[in-house]
Amino acid sequence: MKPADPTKPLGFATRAIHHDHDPSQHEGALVPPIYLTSTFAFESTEQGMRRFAGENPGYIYSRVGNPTVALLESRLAELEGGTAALCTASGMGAITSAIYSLVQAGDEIIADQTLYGCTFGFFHHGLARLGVTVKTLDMTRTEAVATAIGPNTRLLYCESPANPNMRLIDLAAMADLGRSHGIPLMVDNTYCTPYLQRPLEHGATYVVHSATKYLSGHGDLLAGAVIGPEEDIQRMRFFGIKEMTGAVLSPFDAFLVLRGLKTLALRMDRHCASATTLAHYLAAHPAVARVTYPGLPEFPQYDLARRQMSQAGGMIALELKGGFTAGRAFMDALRLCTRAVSLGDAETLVQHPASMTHSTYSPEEQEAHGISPGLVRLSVGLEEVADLRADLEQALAKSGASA
Ligand code: 4LM
Repeated sequence: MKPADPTKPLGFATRAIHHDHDPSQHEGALVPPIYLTSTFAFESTEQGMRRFAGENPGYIYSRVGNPTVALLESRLAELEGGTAALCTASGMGAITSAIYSLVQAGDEIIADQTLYGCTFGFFHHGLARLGVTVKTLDMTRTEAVATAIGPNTRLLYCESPANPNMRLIDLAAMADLGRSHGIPLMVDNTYCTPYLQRPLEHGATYVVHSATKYLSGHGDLLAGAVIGPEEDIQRMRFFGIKEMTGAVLSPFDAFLVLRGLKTLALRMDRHCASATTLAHYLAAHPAVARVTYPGLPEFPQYDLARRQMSQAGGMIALELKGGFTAGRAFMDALRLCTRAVSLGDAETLVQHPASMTHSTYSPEEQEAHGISPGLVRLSVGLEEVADLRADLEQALAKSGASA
């Protein structure tokens, strides 16, 4: 991949399609080949020994490295603006492999109060059993985080926008605070992808992803990634994944994510445009009590959204007048939008976080962590927006929530 003008960096979509693949190195294959192999032959015992010792750069075994997975890692690091990446079998594989490599018993993590349910479960039910304390607090309050930082704090962790309620965290403020105490910030960038937001540019040290979502984009696999400094990624690879989780991404799934990345920019533009149209429509509907979408001027952190994200994304949180009962009737009445968890697919997905993705939180925890019982989450897909709007309209009419 050679830029026409070597002084001008190539654009996002160009790098998402071409970065680090040279067909001439692969028999001219335009599409990167899939190396479906668990192990790699050594030319000699000496070579194998040197590979294990880290003195020879070749491949050993696909749990620690595979050429198809390596291309995806290189591409994701490039798109996030990082130096290195590790791909994993799922988003939870990325979060667990990364964090096991960074903390040990006695350490503490400070995390935002609203997180994807299984991340919350890992922090509070998993890490807590291993002697790692996770303090959750409202990271929109920078002073509260500053006060909470103690001698054992090893990591700051957040999502922005947070799943499911769309609260944003000021990433630059959080990264600055962490840096002043020598503590890295890890950001889950699943909702945005690097096309909309690049946390490393705001000072974060690590980015994690569920590549199951927008990055792959077609709902046909699970995958994850962590992007960060080379040395830390090496530790996550040779300790976190190799010895702790074994959450290895299959080369075939890496190929599918690489294929998805080629249309990431196109897809995100469409997700964002349709979500903006639907958010405006919903906000003006008499049956709707609240729409939380970073692209609406009434979004409480609208200025931060404009500073930190290039577009507002494809996720909408909404509550109907009539709360959970109306929300359930609305969900059941939908015909085109699919009742399913996950997000970032071509299909529009709708789910109820309190009883589904965030049921790892107790009702009391949900209340304390800003997950309202009436919240309905919409992942706006790639269908014709007029069809989606018509589906929402007929379902709202049946929700019993009209004012
Ligand atoms: C969901 N989410 O919300 P894997 N980080 C974020 C996520 O939303 C998720 C993961 C990590 C949903 C799954 C059912 C912000 C997942 C975990 O599912 O392990 O690839 O990602 O609907």
